[in-house]
Amino acid sequence: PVVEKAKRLAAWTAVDRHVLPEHKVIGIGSGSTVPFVVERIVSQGKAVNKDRVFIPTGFQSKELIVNAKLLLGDVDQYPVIDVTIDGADEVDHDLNAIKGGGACHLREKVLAEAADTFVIVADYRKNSEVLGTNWTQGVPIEVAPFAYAKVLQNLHLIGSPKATLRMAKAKAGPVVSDNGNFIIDAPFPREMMQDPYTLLTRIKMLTGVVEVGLFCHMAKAAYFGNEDGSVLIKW
Ligand code: DER
Repeated sequence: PVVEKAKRLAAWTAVDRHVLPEHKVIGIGSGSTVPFVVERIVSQGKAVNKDRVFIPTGFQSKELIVNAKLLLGDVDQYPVIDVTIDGADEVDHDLNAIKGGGACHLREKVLAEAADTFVIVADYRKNSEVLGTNWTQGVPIEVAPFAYAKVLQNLHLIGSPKATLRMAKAKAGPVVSDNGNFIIDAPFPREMMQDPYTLLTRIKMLTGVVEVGLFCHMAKAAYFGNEDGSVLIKW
């Protein structure tokens, strides 16, 4: 399908550009686009990959690395990462991103921050001018289970009356992250999404919030695969 080809295109282009032989510590993101990132890295060959270590951003990411027979590392062993490549739910004109659709944004943000170069790969559906245009389910927020009701109440007060706890589909009860926390999805009005950094700081200050799925001024570039087989690069 067209979207899958677009994901692959974005992933391969980004890997070819940013994962070079001198890059030895690589952060691998989460979601449905990063498998194409791993696929392209594997295609670079055993000789270059035997000297590399790959840091996961969660269980799915770890399984991708292990199944590809790449060397697995941990961010506490490798606090400085050469390049992290990850997906996103939406990216605005300033390279700010909504992440957390896959409930992995805490570890994703740690590895994005730890990387010299953080690059986003996505299909054309994620490319917007303003966050919240296409991704309408809200800003993903990882919260301590103990505090989720209080965080919900405070989100309602600061501008997201429709904020909700993310419920699981294949399990009774809420989604639980790889860190044992809950996720709240908080939609905000367009004018608040036009200043994602201010919004990020306001949400982050709410007691009980562990991490916010707004990645502001972090990505060096974003690669979007288009329906027509072209790639758009924002940087
Ligand atoms: O949760 C995330 O931020 C993931 O990176 C994910 O949302 C990326 O989306 P994808 O499955 O379309 O790559």
